[in-house]
Amino acid sequence: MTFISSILSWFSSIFFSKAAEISVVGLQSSGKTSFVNVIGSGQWSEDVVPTIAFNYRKVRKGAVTLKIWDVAGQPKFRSMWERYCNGVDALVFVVDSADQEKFDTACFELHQLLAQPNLTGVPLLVLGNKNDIPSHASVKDLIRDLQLDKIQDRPVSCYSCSMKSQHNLDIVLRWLSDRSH
Ligand SMILES: Nc1nc2c(ncn2[C@@H]2O[C@H](COP(=O)(O)OP(=O)(O)OP(=O)(O)O)[C@@H](O)[C@H]2O)c(=O)[nH]1
Ligand SMILES: [Mg+2]
Repeated sequence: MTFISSILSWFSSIFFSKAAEISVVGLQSSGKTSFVNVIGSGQWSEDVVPTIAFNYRKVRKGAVTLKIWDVAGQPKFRSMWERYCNGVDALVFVVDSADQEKFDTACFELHQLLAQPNLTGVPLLVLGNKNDIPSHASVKDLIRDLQLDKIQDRPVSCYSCSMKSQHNLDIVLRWLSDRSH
């Protein structure tokens, strides 16, 4: 039975495969590369280095292939975000939800990006990462502090999650898979 179902899922992955291209942006050290590593390999590792410019990675999840642009978050790289967001199926904005001092900057950078005319309508997923740290902000706080309720030109979702404990990754993956076509 397991054999038959694995053959069936192999066939369906070939004949019904879908893809979504996504860009992952956000301030430095928010956990973008950790996110891509965790969904790519299923494993958490502390061993990450700050991204220089960007990484591109393809991740296969069942019948869905995610093509992911993991863009660097240090100030000197932020002007590149728009270029790597152009034409994607979804934007993922990662926030370190335990670093509330950076929320103003995150809010500014997010809204500056969303104001780019060629990104109008692209669905946005905001991830409040690092919720394993006790002082993290809730989804409600993130909606207020990042002014997510002011965004009216696209679908917006916001989840609290942790790459370290892999909390809520299942809903995040479902959201991303739903953007595939
Ligand atoms: N506690 C905790 N730490 C995390 C989590 N996710 C990432 N980190 C840590 O946060 C730091 C930065 O993670 P990165 O994934 O490199 O962050 P980034 O957003 O890719 O940073 P840049 O590439 O510089 O833009 C690393 O020390 C990670 O181990 C998490 O869920 N919980
Ligand atoms: Mg990175």
